Amino acid sequence: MLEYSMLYPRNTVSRRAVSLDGMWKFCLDEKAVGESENWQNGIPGQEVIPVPASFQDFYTEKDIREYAGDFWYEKEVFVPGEWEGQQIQVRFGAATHRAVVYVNGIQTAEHEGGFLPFCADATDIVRYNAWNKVVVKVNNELTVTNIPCGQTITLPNGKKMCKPYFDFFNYSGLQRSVYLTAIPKESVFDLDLNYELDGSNAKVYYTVHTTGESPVVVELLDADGTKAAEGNGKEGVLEVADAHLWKVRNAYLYTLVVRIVDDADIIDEYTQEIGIRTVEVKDTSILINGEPVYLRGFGKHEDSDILGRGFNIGMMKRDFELMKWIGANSFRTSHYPYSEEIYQMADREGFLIIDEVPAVGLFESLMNFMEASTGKQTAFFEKETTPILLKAHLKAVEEMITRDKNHPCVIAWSLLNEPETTNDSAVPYFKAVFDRAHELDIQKRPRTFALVMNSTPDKCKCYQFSDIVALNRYYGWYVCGGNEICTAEVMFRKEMDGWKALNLNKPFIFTEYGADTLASEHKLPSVMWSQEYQNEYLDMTHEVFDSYDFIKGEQIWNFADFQTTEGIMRVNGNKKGVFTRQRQPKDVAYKLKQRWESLPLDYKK
Ligand code: BDP
Repeated sequence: MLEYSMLYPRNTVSRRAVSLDGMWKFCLDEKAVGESENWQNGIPGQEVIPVPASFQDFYTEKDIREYAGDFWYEKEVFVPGEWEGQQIQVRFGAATHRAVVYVNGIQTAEHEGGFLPFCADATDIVRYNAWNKVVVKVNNELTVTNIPCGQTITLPNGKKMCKPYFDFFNYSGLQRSVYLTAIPKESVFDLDLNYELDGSNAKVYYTVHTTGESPVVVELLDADGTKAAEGNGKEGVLEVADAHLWKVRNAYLYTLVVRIVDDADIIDEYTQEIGIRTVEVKDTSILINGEPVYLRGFGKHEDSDILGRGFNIGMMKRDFELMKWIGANSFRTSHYPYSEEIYQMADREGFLIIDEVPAVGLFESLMNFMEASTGKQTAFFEKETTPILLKAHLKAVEEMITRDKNHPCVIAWSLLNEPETTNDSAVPYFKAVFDRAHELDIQKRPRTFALVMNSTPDKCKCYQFSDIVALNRYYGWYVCGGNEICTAEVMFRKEMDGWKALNLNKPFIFTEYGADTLASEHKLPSVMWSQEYQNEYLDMTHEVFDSYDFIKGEQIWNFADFQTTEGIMRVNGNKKGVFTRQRQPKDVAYKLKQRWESLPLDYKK
């Protein structure tokens, strides 16, 4: 059980959630002197910066963009007098990668892991009907004992620098919304939901976890606000007659109202939008409400100009509109759990999400995308520090599943991206992570991880843990690109024949395939990096997908161009986007639209 509730902050009859988004004071702490100089009581200077946002892309100095180390935020927060007697918390949607929170100079929370929420309890510290000072020390250094993995080096000029083992820019800061919340001391802490369909009716199994012993009542309201079912007690079953199911790209949301009561008085009330649907893997099929589904969509990033990885509500809206336009039905939250608002939107729009924990870079490499395909072995899971990494990984799995389990859009858990799997020492590590996910999710959603190029049927020691086998493959890009694409196809089919021969009786999906393409480049006949080549690459790859019945989904890499570390492999970022970073289509978008709009939802059923 986590120390704090992961429920999304909401206003209800008993709860208050006040947004602290806006300008915060900000400063870097290059010499790491913050604590010794008492910055917890107030940070130096007058610099201000927006929250939520990554700090990196606002400034014109390269030293700031590339900064690695501690940096501090500060905000004055008014706590209303009428909140006295309640539990007062500051809730961070994310602080990348680790944070220490001080309220009025007193340390109230410490959190490691940059893509999941945490709460700083300030109940015994705040002054009521008065201004209070919230100070946060954030650190963005990369290590091999926390996810995502990487190194932090010191340059000859004395400055620190992050060297990610992964292919996205190490954006950091308070990248998601911050809330000040007041909730009753006796309150709803967590909810577990599960569904069973029975003809046109449905059963909603619920468990409410509270912090006290008072009785619980629940109500299920349909989309018009009419009561569809009710229940009594912390655990029960709601019988829903003629249930409206949550379907792929045709969502229906009910609202679950949970109340802790004392006779006629409401002690606490929490509301949650839910969708009635089941998820199951049967033989080689992925079933939603018992019906086979073929996934078409993307691996994405939270990434945009200026805000970096900061939650960008306008970009979110545009991305969903583009995904609808192109005929997608799903995406993977590569390579970290996204902002909660994105799942709320997917719930509403009926998109399927493969929810990924930030376990990326679990392979010692400074050019992950290249070295991983060379067959290099790094014995990543044999380090002395592996137990520390595993602990952080398991905690992130717990936080992610606790946060996201009640979203109907979440249909699978991705527990690692491109880890080293060719070594026996990976096996116990994988077992611990996969077992924990199974234990935490009462819906027992399928678990998966994305297999890197060298995790082939003959070499991978870990694919057996996956309920859905997910491949990241770049035949025709990193392997035999350009005029050698016919060789790439032969190699690709050979690998797929190898998987077929194993007869795993599981669904396979592609969680990555793609080719870097500059929106400025056209060339007839094609060359690599031109828009023409991206089209040819897709034609070949899709033909291979269409030849194997057990392939049940395709999520192209990437939805949009995104920022990475600079280097000879990247032209101001990764350009495998179907859309540019500004969310305009490359030529290939029209090809995908044509294909995805013509594929039936139950393709290869
Ligand atoms: C894979 C990674 C992804 C990279 C991609 C690429 O999972 O993060 O961005 O390939 O090389 O290695 O484009």
